[in-house]
Amino acid sequence: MRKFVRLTGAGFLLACLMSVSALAGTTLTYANFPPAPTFPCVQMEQWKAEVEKRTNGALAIQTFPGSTLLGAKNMLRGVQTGQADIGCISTSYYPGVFPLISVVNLPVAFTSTEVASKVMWDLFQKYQPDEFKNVKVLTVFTSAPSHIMSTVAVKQLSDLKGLELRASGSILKILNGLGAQGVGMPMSQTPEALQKGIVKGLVSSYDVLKDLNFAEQCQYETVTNLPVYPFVVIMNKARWESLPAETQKTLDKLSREQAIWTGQYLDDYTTKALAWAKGKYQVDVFTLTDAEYAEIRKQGEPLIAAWKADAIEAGLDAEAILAEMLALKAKYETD
Ligand code: DTR
Repeated sequence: MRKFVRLTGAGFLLACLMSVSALAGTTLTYANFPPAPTFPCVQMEQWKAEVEKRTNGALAIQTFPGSTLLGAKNMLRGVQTGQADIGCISTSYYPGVFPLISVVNLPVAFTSTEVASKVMWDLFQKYQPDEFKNVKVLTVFTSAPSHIMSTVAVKQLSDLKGLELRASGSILKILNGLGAQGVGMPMSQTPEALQKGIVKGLVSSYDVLKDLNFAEQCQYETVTNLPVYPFVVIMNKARWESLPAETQKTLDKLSREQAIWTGQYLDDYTTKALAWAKGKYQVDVFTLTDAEYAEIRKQGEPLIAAWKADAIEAGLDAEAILAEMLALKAKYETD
């Protein structure tokens, strides 16, 4: 009898240990390149909290903002090789690598991040781009429309002559067409470049006025309504396949919700960040004339033709993809 009790006791202990280890679950690492206060990292923390809640803690996410695990340019490779399980990439930092999804970075006058992010998500579902075949895409979103933030006043387009401005993707070409000197670099290198005077400003969305305190140095903001930048959150494929089907379902369900959450967050936040910059640093905000906005649009036109040529070269139906994007944009703008 004693022996039986001892044996059942041991069995009970084993059962307890087994169920604890099942509950203890999995931890996934998530790398991001810009500093923690910026919106790609804010959405990362939001996603982490949501995932941990929806899986009752069975799946834990360990986040690494500020390039502490992977930087802007080695993010794609780092996730593919498993240095991080998950990573956030800005596709504009990889010229030529994402021929389909770079359509979202074209100058087609997105005015809302929520709309741009929904459009991007739908394009993803429809085309399942080949360029992401080696990773699992967890969610997608865009930055807000881009504007000039500079240390010298850009009151009119002629003030751009020779001005070194940091940007990336399609905006670099538009800037050069307008007479400025576009300098390509990831956001994570921009604070130092500004500090050292390598650039006299940047072109991006207004969130960074506050999050990276650019308003302190960039006293002048010129509303230019330049393109949004696409972001994709990717996961190592083998790691994804190792997750239980239930967990995969939970993450897939969160995908579109996350895109919308981020879009809404950023639309609201860019307005607040600009108001904050006005209040704290009394920044000046300039708008341009209609003729100047028309000139910006004109500079953008060749980019659409160039994107089409690249997309066709990559074997894509460029006309259909562009038409689909514009139709989705129109649909969500009137929703
Ligand atoms: N405009 C893109 C994207 C962007 C906008 N805000 C942030 C903050 C942190 C990283 C990237 C971005 C860019 O300038 O890279």
